Order: sequence, then structure tokens, then C-alpha cells
Amino acid sequence: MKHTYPVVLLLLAVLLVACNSGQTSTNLKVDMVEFMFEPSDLSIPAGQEITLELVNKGAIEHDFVILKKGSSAQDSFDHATQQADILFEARLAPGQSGSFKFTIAEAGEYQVICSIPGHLAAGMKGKLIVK
Ligand SMILES: [Cu+2]
Repeated sequence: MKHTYPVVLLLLAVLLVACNSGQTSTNLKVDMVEFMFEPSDLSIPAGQEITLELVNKGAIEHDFVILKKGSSAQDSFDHATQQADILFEARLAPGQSGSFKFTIAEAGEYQVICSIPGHLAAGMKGKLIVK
């Protein structure tokens, strides 16, 4: 009995390392504040349904937009002319949270932005790696 404790601790440590390696997950949790996504670097597996938990912790409205592969926005995003570039979009009022599901079939790098005027220019963007 005296010797089982260190073994249990060792197993726990191995499990924790296994869980933290890779960071690719089908469950994403992202906080939105002025003016950033936290975290801003995301990684998910291709072809699997992703559950995204979004929380707007800011004082103003924000949205989480994934642009299609090959599409990008520099300082601003115009819904009128760039609507077709959107792969996924969820908009939340301040204090609101929500759970969303999406699947991305193709591996690659995707840009994440907040499309609300001024927010992208203020640095509200991120990167989604699909593996
Ligand atoms: Cu925003």
C-alpha cells in the first residue's frame, strides 16, 4: 500500500502530458474581448464535428468569423462584397455565450476575424489550423 501512491502520481503525470500534447481538439473554447480572441491560435482535426464554446467577455458586440481557405482580410472586412469568403460566423452580444458546431473537411490554415467594423484593424484576429 505504501508503494502505490508514487505509481498513481506517475500515471497521473503521464495522462496530463498525453492530454496536453498536440492541442488539436474537437472542443474549442474561445473568449472574445476588446479586441482579441483568447486563445487566438486554434487547432482542430479535419473532417470531424467541432464544438465551439464562445463567450463574449467584452463590453460590446463581437463575432467569430472563419474565412474560407485561401481567403483573407487585412484591416477590414466588408460583408457586402466579401460575404462569399465566410465559412462560419457566430455573433454574440456582450455577456452572451453560445455553443456552435461546424466541420471543416480540408486541412490547412484558416484566418479567424471579428468582422465588426474597426475590430480587425484593432487586432481582433486569429489563426485556425486544420490537421
Ligand atoms: Cu470584435
